[in-house]
Amino acid sequence: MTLHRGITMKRLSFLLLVLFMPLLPSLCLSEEGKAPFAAAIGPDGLQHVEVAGGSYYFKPERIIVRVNAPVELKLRNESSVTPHDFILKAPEAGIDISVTLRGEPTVLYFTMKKTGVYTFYCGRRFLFFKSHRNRGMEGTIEVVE
Ligand SMILES: [Cu+2]
Repeated sequence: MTLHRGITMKRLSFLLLVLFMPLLPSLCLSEEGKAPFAAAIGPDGLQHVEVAGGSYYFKPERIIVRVNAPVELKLRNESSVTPHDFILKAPEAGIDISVTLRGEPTVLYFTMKKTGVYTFYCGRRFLFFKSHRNRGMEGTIEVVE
């Protein structure tokens, strides 16, 4: 009885391992860039933030900046074949950004005028497929005092 149960447990854990093995890399990948990035104000008075977009993510996808302090945002496309863009519309904070990401960094300067949590995303979509935003190309900028 004990022996029989032992074998069953072994088989079960092997089965679970086989079943979940393909999920492991995606779990690890999804962890990367998930931790919020809090920008520090540099000696130049700017909050330096770098965001890379790819298929289908933004890294980091959570950014924290200070209100009423200038931000230098460097944007880059990590995917050489798929076009992506960065859209951040926050009129209440004085922001209306829509740029196409390139392999070479695009540098933007702006100041968030109001605290809050603002969403940025990629507006691309290929034919009838799910939009890049729905595939995960979405993130937030939290503006704090
Ligand atoms: Cu995209």
